[in-house]
Amino acid sequence: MKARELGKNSVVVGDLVRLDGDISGAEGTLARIVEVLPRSNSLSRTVDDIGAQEKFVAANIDQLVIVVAAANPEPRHGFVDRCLAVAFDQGIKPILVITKSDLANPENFLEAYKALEIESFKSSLPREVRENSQSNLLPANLLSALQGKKSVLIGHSGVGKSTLVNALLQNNARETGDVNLATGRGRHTSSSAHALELPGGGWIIDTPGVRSFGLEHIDRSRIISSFGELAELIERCPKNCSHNESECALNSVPEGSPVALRINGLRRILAAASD
Ligand SMILES: Nc1nc2c(ncn2[C@@H]2O[C@H](COP(=O)(O)OP(=O)(O)OP(=O)(O)O)[C@@H](O)[C@H]2O)c(=O)[nH]1
Ligand SMILES: [Mg+2]
Ligand SMILES: [Zn+2]
Repeated sequence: MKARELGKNSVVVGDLVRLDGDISGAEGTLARIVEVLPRSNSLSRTVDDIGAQEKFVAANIDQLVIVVAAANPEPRHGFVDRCLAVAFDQGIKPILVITKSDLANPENFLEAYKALEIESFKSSLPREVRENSQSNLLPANLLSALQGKKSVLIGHSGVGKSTLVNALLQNNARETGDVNLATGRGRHTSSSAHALELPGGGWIIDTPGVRSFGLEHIDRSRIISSFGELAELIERCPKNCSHNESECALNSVPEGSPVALRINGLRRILAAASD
């Protein structure tokens, strides 16, 4: 249990805590969380139904696994870009997983992230195949990209986060729920964040589907400094450049070049961060 002084919502998945009491775990014993150690980073989301309040989802994360479905529900660049803004701001490595690639071809959607060199995976785990197959259906190298790290899955309800967790763990630890056929939306099956240990080590954190992200505390300069190769150019920008104006030094890069494509990506992420 948690010491009362810590207050509500003070401990999230991934927190490192100090315990007091009997930590043997034996039946009938009691240990208390008495302190939450400083976080190296954290993810939060805005809970819109209670007045734009920030709610922490997880802390001390190595990787942010952004999960979008190729279809049902439709993928949205705005969502991925906002997740990337959060990841770059917090210094968390982003990974993109496109689920349901049996329903639509996600190549066009993925094109936007090639220049940003975001590691990405396509997964295809329809129920009929999952139920009738004994073999491992996960995209190659996804498990090894997660092993030894603490990763959080983030995505809208119904994109298949819990399905992915079950495939990674090769069990049915997480409940899954069908997407509503009429609205194309998930049913918010998972209701709280859970960390599960991966085969071979590391942790995967399944989370409830998010509608929106807490972006209030995003620091644009931290996002920009994740694009180290642009630093020299940016020094030539006018003071307080928004990097989206005619005097911006980034405009000097020839259009269509790989660097220009990365600049487009950076501009998209900065725009998403200020939405
Ligand atoms: N066709 C297809 N269906 C999938 C795939 N992955 C998951 N699904 C289905 O999508 C639905 C939603 O899956 P969940 O794993 O519950 O989704 P979730 O992201 O955990 O949803 P919340 O817990 O509500 O946030 C289920 O009916 C799954 O069977 C896939 O690769 N292909
Ligand atoms: Mg779920
Ligand atoms: Zn500029």
